[in-house]
Amino acid sequence: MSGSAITHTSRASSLTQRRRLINRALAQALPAPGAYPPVIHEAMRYSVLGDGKRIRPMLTLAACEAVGGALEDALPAACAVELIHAYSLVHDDLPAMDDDDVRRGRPSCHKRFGEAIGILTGDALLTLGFHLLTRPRRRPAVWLRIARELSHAAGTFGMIGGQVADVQASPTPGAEPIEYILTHKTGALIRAAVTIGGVAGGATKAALGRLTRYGGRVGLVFQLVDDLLDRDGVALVWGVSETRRRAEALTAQAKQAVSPFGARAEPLCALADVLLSREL
Ligand code: GRG
Repeated sequence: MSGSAITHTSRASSLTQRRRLINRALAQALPAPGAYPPVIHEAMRYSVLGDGKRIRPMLTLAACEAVGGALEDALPAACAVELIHAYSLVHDDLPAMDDDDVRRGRPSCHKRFGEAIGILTGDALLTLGFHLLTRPRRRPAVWLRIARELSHAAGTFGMIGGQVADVQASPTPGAEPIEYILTHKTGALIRAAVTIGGVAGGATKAALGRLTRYGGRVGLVFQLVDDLLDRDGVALVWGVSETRRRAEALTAQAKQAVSPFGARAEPLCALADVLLSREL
């Protein structure tokens, strides 16, 4: 096997291990399926424990590691960001939004449990995400900071703002709304996933600056690649080869931003490559 094939294999197995760790933590954090009233707890588990890539929580763990923190230090923050992401998918699939029947290879939450439970499941996942952060722990200021970062990224100056702009956009939006949607709808939560991992790991201000730069760039790459795969959004505005060129340049900049962390930045670099290639 060539050197690069070995690197590829060990990167992939380390990401698989992390995904398992996150899946176990999520399964523990979610209410037991039989807890009363059972339908909502079953719907929450159904929506979260399906076949997700866990990109955001993996970014949280990798950022914590890059600044010398232990993975366990960042697990509650990693779970919180995945629960918020899962809520956004459940609500995005509703008839009033994207009206999608399928999510993660099976019926979307409202198709399986009905529309009222679909709405309530999204609400419940968002609420549980923040509840996880408020469990009494040492370093309470760290958890307060994480809750603040996450709520900002999920709110009207982040993901919800981006979704509103998208819902209201014309079929051929101009450059300004496109850029806003790009950086807010999916980018804000991805960037926050990275930042909160750094906060959990005790990052210095300078280290957080580097992580935030990395997170902003990989967040953009995620959306550019999504548009390239679907041949919509910016891929229509900028064209396929220009969008691809920008995604590659942003990935290089993201890796450059975290290069001062040395070998500890390897998981962040692996994830940047994964976001560009979507090989996961
Ligand atoms: C409804 C409040 C509210 C917000 C919705 C982020 C968002 C805003 C909607 C997502 C809609 C969507 C499906 C966008 C395409 C890109 C995307 C976010 C895909 C899903 O994320 P992945 O690929 O999914 O990380 P998995 O299933 O792997 O977690």
